[in-house]
Amino acid sequence: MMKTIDTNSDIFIKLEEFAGFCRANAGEEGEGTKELREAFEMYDLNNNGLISASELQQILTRLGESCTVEDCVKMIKSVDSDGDGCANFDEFKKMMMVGGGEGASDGVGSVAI
Ligand SMILES: [Ca+2]
Ligand SMILES: [Ca+2]
Repeated sequence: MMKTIDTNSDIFIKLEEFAGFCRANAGEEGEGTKELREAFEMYDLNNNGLISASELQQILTRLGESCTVEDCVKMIKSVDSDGDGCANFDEFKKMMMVGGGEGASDGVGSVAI
């Protein structure tokens, strides 16, 4: 009996630690998500909740990147999990994460060549 109770309390503590860990992570993610949301709204010129290739191209041009609409179509396609040709917030998040890595720059580079 005692052993069972001990085991349970161990598990309970672990779960509580785990929950705390999750909460801490969620908090950090919340901060990042807020910034991403602001960036998303900046990219979403007509505020329809989706970033189209031409919106992406206009913003990148404004940021001094010389991208063609075709480049942007490809960038969106690489994260477009629902296949509607536009990036929703989840897909945009993915694009931003990939954008920081080597994969996206490689992709854009090979497009430019
Ligand atoms: Ca839009
Ligand atoms: Ca999509």
